[in-house]
Amino acid sequence: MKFVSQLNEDYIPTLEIDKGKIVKNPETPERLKKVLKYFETFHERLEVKNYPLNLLFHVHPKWYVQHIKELSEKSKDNEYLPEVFLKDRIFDSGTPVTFQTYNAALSAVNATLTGAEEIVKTKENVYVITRPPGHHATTDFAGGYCFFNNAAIASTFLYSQIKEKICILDIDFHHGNGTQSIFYENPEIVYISIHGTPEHYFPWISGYKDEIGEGKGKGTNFNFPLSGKSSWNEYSIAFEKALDIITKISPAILVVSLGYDTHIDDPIGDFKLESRDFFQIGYEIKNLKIPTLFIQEGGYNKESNFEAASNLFKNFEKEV
Ligand code: OKS
Ligand code: ZN
Repeated sequence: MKFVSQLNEDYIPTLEIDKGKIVKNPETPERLKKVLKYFETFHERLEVKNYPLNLLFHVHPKWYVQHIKELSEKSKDNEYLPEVFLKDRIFDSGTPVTFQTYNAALSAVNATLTGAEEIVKTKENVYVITRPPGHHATTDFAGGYCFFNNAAIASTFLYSQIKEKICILDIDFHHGNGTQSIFYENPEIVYISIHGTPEHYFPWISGYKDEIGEGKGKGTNFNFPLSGKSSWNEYSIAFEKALDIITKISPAILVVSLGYDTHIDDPIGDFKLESRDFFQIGYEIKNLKIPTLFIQEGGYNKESNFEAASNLFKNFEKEV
């Protein structure tokens, strides 16, 4: 399979408020360097192309995109952590803005669209190794280190090209509230997520089982909230159910919102998945036999990210 990378090394947020305290922001380029190095050794790289902003506007309104640009420009001398959430359209205190935020978020979108265009053309699997992540960004709110929703923009583009069902499987530790909300009334782009229960984990406000979609999209949104500390025993049950849903829907393309923060050694996520469990994840996604676009979301321990990625893709790519 091929990969695209855009780590935006000049975009380094430092601030975050967690439980009332200023802590170090973990969403840095460092976290993905070893994963990228591994991919560079064995895989063909696609050069990132630039796409018209129009593709972004299909998900985020123009004023919101402009607003993120202006917040970035305002942060030239000082990293900015908003206090008044409604005014600044950032819904949590873990998401500061730096002078590089807008360019980085836009570059991540371009990297993701590069992967999406490739999969439309070749039906071959692609992994987009990029940051900032996207799955918490709604049409007009940033949060959870996310500004533009890479997976949603890619899925919207994919649907516009092939006009067949798309499934998004979100296996980051956190619920992708942004992606869910963007497609909540859309039956063509189905969202399925396995995550730490919002009773105890970010993003707190969504990710419950009874959120099943609305209007025409009713019955096309699937949440599997799990208790923290879940290990493969509990996780695999939800994972099988998610795969069954995908098999039934039989989408033309599968988009995986891929977070490694489900690994036991991740400092933020609370699940107890071991490195070896990612072999199983790779094997089972491969067995769906659906062209798959993997898009990077969370994962904050450089070493466990590498182990999770290398194991997952080793089995995903294994010849049968
Ligand atoms: C606020 C907590 C922010 C946690 C953000 C989680 C980001 C993530 N202090 N999403 O998938 O990994
Ligand atoms: Zn996460």
